[in-house]
Amino acid sequence: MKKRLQQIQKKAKEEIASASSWEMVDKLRIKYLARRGLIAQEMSQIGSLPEDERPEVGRLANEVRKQVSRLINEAKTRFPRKFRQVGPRIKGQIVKSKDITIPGKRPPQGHLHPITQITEEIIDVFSRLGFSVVEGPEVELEYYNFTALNIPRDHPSRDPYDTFYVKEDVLLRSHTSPVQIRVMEAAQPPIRVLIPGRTYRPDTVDATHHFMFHQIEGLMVDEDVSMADLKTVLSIFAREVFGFEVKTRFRPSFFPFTEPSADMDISCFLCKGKGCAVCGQTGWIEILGAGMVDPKVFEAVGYDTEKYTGFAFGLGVERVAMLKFGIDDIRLFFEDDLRFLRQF
Ligand code: FA5
Repeated sequence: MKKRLQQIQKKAKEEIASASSWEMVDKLRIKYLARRGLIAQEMSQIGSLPEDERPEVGRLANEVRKQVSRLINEAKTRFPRKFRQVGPRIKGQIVKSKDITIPGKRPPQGHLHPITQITEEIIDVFSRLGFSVVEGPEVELEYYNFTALNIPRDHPSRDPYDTFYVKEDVLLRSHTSPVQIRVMEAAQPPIRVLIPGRTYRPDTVDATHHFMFHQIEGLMVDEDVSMADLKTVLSIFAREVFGFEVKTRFRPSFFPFTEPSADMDISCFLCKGKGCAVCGQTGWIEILGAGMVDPKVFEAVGYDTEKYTGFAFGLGVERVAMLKFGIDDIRLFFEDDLRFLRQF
C-alpha cells in the first residue's frame, strides 16, 4: 500500500505538471482529492491493515494528500480562472444595462404600401362573396394574353408599340385576363376567383398612366350566371370600398373576350355627381371594364357553352386607390418617397 501511495504521488505530480488549463487542474483535483478520489480510496483501506502498520501508512497517506493538494493549488495559480459572469439576466443572458426595466428601443416599423392596402381591402370584400385568390405569371405567352381571349391577330394591342415583348410569343402581360384562361384550363365550374397582380404597357407616363400598374381580375362561371349577377357583385364592391352613398352606372363597351361588355363608372367622390375637374364635369369616374364571358373563350378552354355562362371584370388598382385617397398623380405610388407613403 505504501508503494501504491508513492506511485499515486508520482503520477499526480507528473499529471499536474503537464496540465495546461485551470479546468484540467481542477479535473485532477477531483481525480486525486475528491471524496471518492484515488487517495481517499487508499485511505479507506487502512483499516484492513495489521494494527501496527496503520499509523505509518496513515501518516504517509496524509502526507501524499497534502503534497498533491499543495501542487494542485500552486498549479491553479498558473492559469487565469474564468469566473461566472454576474449581473441582471434576461432569459439567462447577462445584459449590460443596470436597469432592465427601461423600455427597449423600438425598431422603426414600416407599413403596407397604399396599393397593397387597397388590394387587400378589395380581396376582403370579394372573399366575403365567395371569391378565392389566384395568381398568374407576369411573363406570359402571347397565346394566353391575346389568342385564347379572342383578341384577333391584327388587334392594335398586339402591336409591339402597345405591349412589351420579351421575344416572339412571350411578353409582359398587358392585363390580368390571361389568368382567366389558366384558371379555366385547370378547373371546371363553378368558378369564383379574384386575380390581383402587376401588368405592363408601354404607355406614355402621365398623371393617370404608368408603364407598370396593378389590376384585379374577377371571374365567375357557373350555370345561370347573368348580367344581373355581375351588376350586383360590382355594386356591392363599389359600396363597400367607396361608401354607401356611391352610385354606380354601367355603360356599353367592347372587349373581344366579353359579350356584352360594359364599363362601370362610380359617381364622383368629390362633387357627389354634380360635376367637377376630377370627373371632367361628368359627375362619373370609370373604374373598371367588365362583361359576360364570350362563348369563344369558353371554347378555347373546352367548357360546354350551352351549360355555362359567366362574367369577368378587370379593375385598375391605382385608379381605385387614387379615388379613395384623393391622389392626383399615379407616379407618386412608385417614386418611393417616404413623405408621400407615410401618409397612408
Ligand atoms: C382591360 O385590361 C381588360 N382586361 C379588363 C376586363 C377584364 C374587361 C375582364 C372585361 C373582362 P382596360 O385596358 O380598360 O381593360 O384596363 C382596365 C383598367 O386598367 C383601366 O380601367 C385602368 O384603370 C387601368 N389601366 C389601363 N392602362 C393603365 C395605365 N397605363 N396605367 C394605369 N392604369 C391603367
